[in-house]
Amino acid sequence: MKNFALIGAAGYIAPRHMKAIKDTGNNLLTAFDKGDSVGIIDSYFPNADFFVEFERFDRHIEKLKYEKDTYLDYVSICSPNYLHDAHIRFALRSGADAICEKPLVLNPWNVDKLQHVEEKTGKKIYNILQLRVHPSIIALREKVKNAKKDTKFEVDLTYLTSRGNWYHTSWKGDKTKSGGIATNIGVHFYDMLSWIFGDVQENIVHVHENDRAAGYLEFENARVKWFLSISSKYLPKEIKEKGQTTFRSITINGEELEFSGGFTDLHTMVYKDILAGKGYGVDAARTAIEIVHDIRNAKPVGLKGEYHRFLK
Ligand code: NAD
Ligand code: HP7
Repeated sequence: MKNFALIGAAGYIAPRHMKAIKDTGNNLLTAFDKGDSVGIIDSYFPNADFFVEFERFDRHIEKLKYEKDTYLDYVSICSPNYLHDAHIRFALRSGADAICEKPLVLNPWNVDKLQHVEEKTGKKIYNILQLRVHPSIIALREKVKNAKKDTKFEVDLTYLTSRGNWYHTSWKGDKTKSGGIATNIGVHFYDMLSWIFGDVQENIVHVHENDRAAGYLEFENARVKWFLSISSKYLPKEIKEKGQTTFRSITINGEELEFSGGFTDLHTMVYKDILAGKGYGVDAARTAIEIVHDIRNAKPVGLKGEYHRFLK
C-alpha cells in the first residue's frame, strides 16, 4: 500500500483523486488546502490528517518521517494551474513522486526547470493526461497509426461546456493563474491531437476571448479546425432546447468520434498506470504546453483562412 498526500483537497477535482487513491488500494495520509470545506475526505479517508497552513503540513510530513518512520510515496496536486510547479518541487523535495493535474505548468520554460528537479532528486513527475487512457481515443490513435504515412485527416473539434459567472471571478478566469480557457480547458484536446496526429506544423488563432477561442492547427497527419467555449450562448439550438449545457464533438473526415461517455473513471485509470510503473511524465506534457503557450500569446487573425464553422 502506497502513502499519498494531496494538495488542493477542497476543490472540484480533488474527490476524483481521492477516489483513484482508494480504488487502487492505497492510503491518503494527509491533505492540505487553504480552504477548509473538505468534509468530502470522510467519504474516502476518514483518518487522513488535514492542514490549512502550508507550514504545518510540511512539519507534519517531516514528523511522519523522523518520528514514525512513515514516508510519502506520492503527492497528488490539485491546486490552481499557476501553483503546480511550486507544489511539484515541494513533493519531490519531500522524497515523493508527484501526480499533478493538467496543465502541468503554464509555460515551456517551466517544463525545463521541472526536469532539473527530477534529475536532482531522483523522483518522478506524472501528469494527468486522462484522454490518453480513453478507449475511443486509443482506438483512434491505432487507426491513424495504421493509415498511410502521409494521410491528412480533416478534423473538426467543437467543445462547449457552459460555466456560470463564477468562472470569471475565480482563479480560472484569471489568465495569469489559469492561462485562459484555451489553456485551462483546451489543453486536453491539444494533447490528445498531438498524441494522435504527430508534430505541430501550423498554429493559427482566429478568435481568443475570455469565454471562447477558436483556431486552426495542422499536425503531421491532420488539419484541425477547433472551437472552444464556456458560454451557453454558443450552444447549438437543438442542444439548448434539450436543456443540455455541454456539447462535445469531434469529427474525423466527417465521421463523429463517440467519446462523450466514460469520462468519470479516467483518473482511476491514470493512477493504475502510474502505480504499474507506466504513466505520462514531463516529456509527454511538453508539446501541449508549447501549443497552449503559443495560442495564449498569438495575435488572433479574425475570420481569415481555415476557420471553424461556429465562427460564421
Ligand atoms: P478548484 O478551484 O475547485 O480547486 C482548487 C483548490 O486549490 C481550492 O480548494 C483552493 O482552495 C486550493 N488552493 C488554492 N491555492 C492553494 C495553495 N496555495 N495551497 C493549497 N491549496 C490551494 O479547482 P479545480 O477545478 O479543482 O482545479 C484544480 C486543478 O485540477 C487545476 O489544475 C485544474 O486545471 C485541474 N482540473 C483538471 C480536470 C481534469 O479533467 N483533469 C478537471 C478540473 C480541474
Ligand atoms: N463544474 C463545477 O461545478 N466546478 C468546476 O470547477 C468545474 C466544473 P465538465 P470536467 O472548468 O476548470 C473540465 O465540463 O470535464 C461542473 C476540463 N476537463 O464535464 O470535469 C460543471 O459546471 C478541466 O480540465 O468538467 O472538467 C458541470 O456541471 C477543466 O479544468 C460539471 O461540473 C474544468 O472543466 C461537469 O463539467 C474547469 C475536460 O474538459 C476533460
